[in-house]
Amino acid sequence: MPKNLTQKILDAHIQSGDKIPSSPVDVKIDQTLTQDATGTMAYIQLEAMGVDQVKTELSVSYVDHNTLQSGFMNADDHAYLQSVAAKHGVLFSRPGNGICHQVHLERFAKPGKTLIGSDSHTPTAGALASIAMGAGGLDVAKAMAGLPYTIPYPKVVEVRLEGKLPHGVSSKDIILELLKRRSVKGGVGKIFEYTGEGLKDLSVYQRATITNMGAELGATTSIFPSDERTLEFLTKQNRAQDWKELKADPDAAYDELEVIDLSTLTPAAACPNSPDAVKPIDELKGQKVDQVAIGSCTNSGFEDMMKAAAILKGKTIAPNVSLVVSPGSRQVLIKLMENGALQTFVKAGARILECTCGPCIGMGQSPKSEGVSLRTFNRNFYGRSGTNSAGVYLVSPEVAAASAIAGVFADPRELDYQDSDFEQIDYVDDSMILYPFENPEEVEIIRGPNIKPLPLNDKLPDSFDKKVVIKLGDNITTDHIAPAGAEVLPYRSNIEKLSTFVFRNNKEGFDKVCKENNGGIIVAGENYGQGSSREHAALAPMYLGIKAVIAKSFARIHLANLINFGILPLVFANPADYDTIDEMDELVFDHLDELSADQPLIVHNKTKSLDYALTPQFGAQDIPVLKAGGTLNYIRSMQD
Ligand code: MIC
Ligand code: SF4
Repeated sequence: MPKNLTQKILDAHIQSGDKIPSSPVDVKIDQTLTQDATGTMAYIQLEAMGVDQVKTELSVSYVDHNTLQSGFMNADDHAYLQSVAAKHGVLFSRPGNGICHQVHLERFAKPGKTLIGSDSHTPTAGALASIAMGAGGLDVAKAMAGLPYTIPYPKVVEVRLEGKLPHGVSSKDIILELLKRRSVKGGVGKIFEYTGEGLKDLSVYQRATITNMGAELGATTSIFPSDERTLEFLTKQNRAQDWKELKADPDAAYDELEVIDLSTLTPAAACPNSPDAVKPIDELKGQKVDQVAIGSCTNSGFEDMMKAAAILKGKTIAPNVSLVVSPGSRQVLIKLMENGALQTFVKAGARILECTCGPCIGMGQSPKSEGVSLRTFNRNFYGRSGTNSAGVYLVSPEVAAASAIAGVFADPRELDYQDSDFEQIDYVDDSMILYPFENPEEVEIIRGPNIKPLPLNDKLPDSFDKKVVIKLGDNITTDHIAPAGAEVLPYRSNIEKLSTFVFRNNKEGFDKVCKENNGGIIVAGENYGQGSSREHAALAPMYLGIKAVIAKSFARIHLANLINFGILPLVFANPADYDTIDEMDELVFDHLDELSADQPLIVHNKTKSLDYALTPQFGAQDIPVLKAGGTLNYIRSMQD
């Protein structure tokens, strides 16, 4: 049977389960990555599991999110991460070395390997033909302990690229087109596999923009074949030995087909506040712009920077615009220093930031009130920039640079600049990557006061009565649940403090409501928990006593995180029941000792005297975990 590329790699790694779409399969994981904002928790959990040395082929711990260091908290996290990596066999990429996905792409990702990372943009490595998936920190810790990662067996969508991108149109516009067609929930349970003659003109960095932002489709991951372009990239990175050709068999079958004729695409922007609110630049042209930010793991590669520099060369930004530039890795920054592009940026008036996530995660550079900010990033969720009233538009580096000069939305097709045939980055520098200690027993773990013990859940009671403490609409993101930003992020290893910020943009004082009511139930619409992989969006609600989330549907990673922390994920069997529930209704959960994955759970609304049939969103294998109050409790109970 001819196989597509996804099947080839995935099937070689599946340890158990049926290869039927949406049925759970256990996948062997070759590589893991963590970043600091989720990594501290992942390693605290790894320690709690009693793992001595990681069992993967390669595990890397990156520091790229929390690098502002106002106060001791971030630095405490960094010191902890560095020591825990040295002790447990993990490579450590020091703060400033680059954004995890960019550095992993340049230095470590390999064709044919599986990778999970405690960050939802881990699929970036799909540009090098890895099956790379975002996961909660606990699942990454389990993979480091040598356990497989469980996913619903995906459907595979063939995205056939035809033709060639016109001048001024970029790979960002390809993924924006797909988001426009499919929406932020259109990829749930699917892997997007790219094929077609259009591939040959897309370099690895351009492919990485697409696989990175494929996360915004809700997709399990995205993948490109390993071809001549892959070899070119790996050779320049002194990694030709990591290359092997990998592609779908001729006549391989796919579950769905999407054809994109690249020659018909135009520059586009995702408008506030969703990555799928896509409009052509033509419709926005001439509107005033206040801020432009070029960087983030989506568009901070060497070529992205070179295209922006080509447009900015010899120009000065408009007086009404603030331009910030953050290259994705030190390698890229050094290369830009060497070839003069950095000078171009500075001369044009750009403010240069360190090689980290920075403004993408609200770590500085918040726009002004009502400001219009054009960013080459992947997410423009409400409040994420740090200014709730600002409008964030997601665009290509070309649109960003052209608009920075014009002071209004501008179309790069109208400008004359070099937009292709850039050399691939040939600069290699691993000096800020630390290797694990040879004598791990001598390493002492550094635990500053910001590293708090991990809160654990109670066992699931056989029955309980709880109030609906919040009722939400569709597409609630993990940025709503556990917000990011400079004020909150330092507390990622301090759940008690973090829990005071939960839903702060939806319901002020949510934590107090939970405390007064001894926990409660969350009710939501479609695609609950989209966006980031942060397990804090399950962990902090668990800490506040949330026992179940009843929604119309869930995003994949968040669903797994809820189960990991012992929160029941349930879906309305009859979606119209959603309309009959109100905040503060009291729900009665009974017979939970007989919890089943195949039978609906009948829950009684005491306030309205109604019964609801709720469909479990977990499998039979998750039931002991849920009953134990989460994965860690379960693992511990197995060890007793
Ligand atoms: C994000 O882009 O939202 C983040 C910040 O990188 C998150 C991880 C986090 O919340 O720490 C992600 O995408 O998973
Ligand atoms: Fe960092 Fe932004 Fe990428 Fe998340 S999306 S990893 S915050 S650069």
